[in-house]
Amino acid sequence: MNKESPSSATIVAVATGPAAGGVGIVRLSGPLALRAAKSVIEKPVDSPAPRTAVMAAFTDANGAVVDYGLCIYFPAPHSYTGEDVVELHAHGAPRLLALLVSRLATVPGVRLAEAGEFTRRAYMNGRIDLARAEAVADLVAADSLLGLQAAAAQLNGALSRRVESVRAALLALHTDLEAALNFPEEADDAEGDVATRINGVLAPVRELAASVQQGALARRGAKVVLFGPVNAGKSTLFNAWAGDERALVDAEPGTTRDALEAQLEWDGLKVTLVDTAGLRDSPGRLEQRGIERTQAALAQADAVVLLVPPGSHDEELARWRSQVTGKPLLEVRSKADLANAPGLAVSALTGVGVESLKQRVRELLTLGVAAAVTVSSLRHQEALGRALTALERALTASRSSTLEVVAGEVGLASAALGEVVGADVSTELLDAIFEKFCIGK
Ligand SMILES: Nc1nc2c(ncn2[C@@H]2O[C@H](COP(=O)(O)OP(=O)(O)OP(=O)(O)O)[C@@H](O)[C@H]2O)c(=O)[nH]1
Ligand SMILES: [Mg+2]
Repeated sequence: MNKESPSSATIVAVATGPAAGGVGIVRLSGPLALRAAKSVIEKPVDSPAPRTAVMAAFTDANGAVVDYGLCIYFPAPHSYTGEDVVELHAHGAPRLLALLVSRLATVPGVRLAEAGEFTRRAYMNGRIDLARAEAVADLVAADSLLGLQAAAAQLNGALSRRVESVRAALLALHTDLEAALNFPEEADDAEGDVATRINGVLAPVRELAASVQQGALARRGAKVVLFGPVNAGKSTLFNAWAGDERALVDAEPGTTRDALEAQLEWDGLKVTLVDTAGLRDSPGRLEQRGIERTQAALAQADAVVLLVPPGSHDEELARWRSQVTGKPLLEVRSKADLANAPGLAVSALTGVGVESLKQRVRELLTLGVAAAVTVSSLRHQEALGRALTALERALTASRSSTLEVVAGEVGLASAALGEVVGADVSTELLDAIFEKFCIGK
């Protein structure tokens, strides 16, 4: 990333996707945006009305018209980036858009935009904060309804508002602590009050940090693993959920060897459903390797469905259960059409219980989610984790240590929260964030 001041160069890129489509948009941002745009338009309007679509005939280097479309001018600061922005709406022909962009990029003072540069400028010019800028990348990449909603909420500023309100409280506390340190004679009873104030911010930071896992789920989807003894009916249930005869089903135990995956969407949540090799006491060599894959799938699971066939003994059940540690687990009696079983039961063959089991798994995955605000990015998780640790240390210090130590920790916590919204971030961090964007965003 170059180090020029934000508005020195005018940038250009295709803003729409790389494939052919009905409409394709070329976007320019910077002081020369309008002048450059005029150079590819036949008889351009001299000063187009702001934010108004104007008909335009786009030309090639010889002045021949190559397409008809629209030109929209967004003068600074009322634009996406906060700079002068021009959008040229042409037909979504990749070759045509490439021609326009390369013509525009040859105008002196105009160059091709780097990945994420439009959004980066929006952030640099104070149009959006960092969490919202990152939400743009998430929104574009979202591949499930829940992922989309999490990104939209973040773009809307839901995360930023919560972080900002906590940060404001922390900054106020930090200021008071510094004042008490500098003017001890004026500080009355600062210590008593401090623990209460730290506790007041700890709760919302804990909540934010707890939504970490849910946010990750919303974004990347959940892995649901079907698990159990051979012949339990795992592959039959897998097929019922996948809506397709994907997995081989057979009365012979040990049918499934390789773990098999299907991509589904349950109630907006992206789900990777995994069918696994069944367990038994003396498996063959190949089957043993399948079972090793089952263990690997379990390790990555967000939820496990243990299918318990009729006639299973308690000690067997205990053994299967013990293989699933630290994962949300649903135990289900399978082949419910054959035997009356206690508790949750399903018959993949007749379809009885298949839908309601899906609902139960779905609930297991979203236990206690505040769906509107989820923390999706690893960067946010890491910063919130640091804020939480610093606050916990501050609380301990408020009881046992000097005010100076407390103030230090509170300062660290508020800096960590500042990183989420981009109040205090390095160029390296910005580079790392915007590199992940595609060109034109
Ligand atoms: N009656 C009845 N039979 C079922 C049901 N589900 C599966 N089966 C039968 O049970 C046998 C085993 O089913 P699979 O789905 O292959 O079982 P699995 O757990 O995948 O078995 P492995 O891959 O060998 O571990 C097949 O003959 C199925 O038709 C059910 O709900 N009711
Ligand atoms: Mg199977």
